[in-house]
Amino acid sequence: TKVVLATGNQGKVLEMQEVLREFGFSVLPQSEFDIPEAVEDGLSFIENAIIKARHACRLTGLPAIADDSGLEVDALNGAPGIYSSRYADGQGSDANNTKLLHELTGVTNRAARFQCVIVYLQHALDPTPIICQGTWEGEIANSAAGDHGFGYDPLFYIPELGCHAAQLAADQKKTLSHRGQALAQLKLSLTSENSL
Ligand code: ITT
Repeated sequence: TKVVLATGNQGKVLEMQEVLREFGFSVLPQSEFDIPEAVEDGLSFIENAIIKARHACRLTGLPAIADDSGLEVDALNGAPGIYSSRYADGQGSDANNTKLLHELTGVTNRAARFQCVIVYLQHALDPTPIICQGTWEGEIANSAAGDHGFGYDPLFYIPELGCHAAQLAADQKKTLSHRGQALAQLKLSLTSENSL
């Protein structure tokens, strides 16, 4: 089955492409099409993932997979949440991380988690989207470490491993992460639906 991977985030592409190929998909990155960005005006990860997948289906006529994800910080009442990619007003990952550290200056409760929702739509009007979720618990460190991964990975500390997400090899991150869990669920759903 041909499927469009509906994301403009290269970090996500790297973490999803191989796994989706293992499911038997022929994965077409969104960059191969001339797709304007979807208007992500949903108020939840699920809504935004559906919006992005539907947008890609509409514009390509193909099935699509989208990921909407983000970081929830307890001391910030769940922020940046669905606004994680634009936390520092679209100035990019480094600015997002700087802002997060600044907001948490002097804060002792560092608990946080990554959330990921992956949606699979067979076509734009698919009435039964497959919706998969994953969560990854951790803490926001006091300074950045590591150069793997993307986004908030340098600040995301995993107590059980004693390291930051950006210090994990790609394969290790896949087995633990919010995205890895959502992908594992997707595999189960697709197998049980026998839709491939
Ligand atoms: P698309 O909408 O095109 O997929 P995006 O980056 O804008 O790309 P989101 O709106 O879902 O996607 O924002 C997700 C943000 O959450 C992402 O930009 C990172 O800042 C953060 N994030 C999600 N998963 C992450 C991960 O595994 N490691 C680090 N940061 C992550």
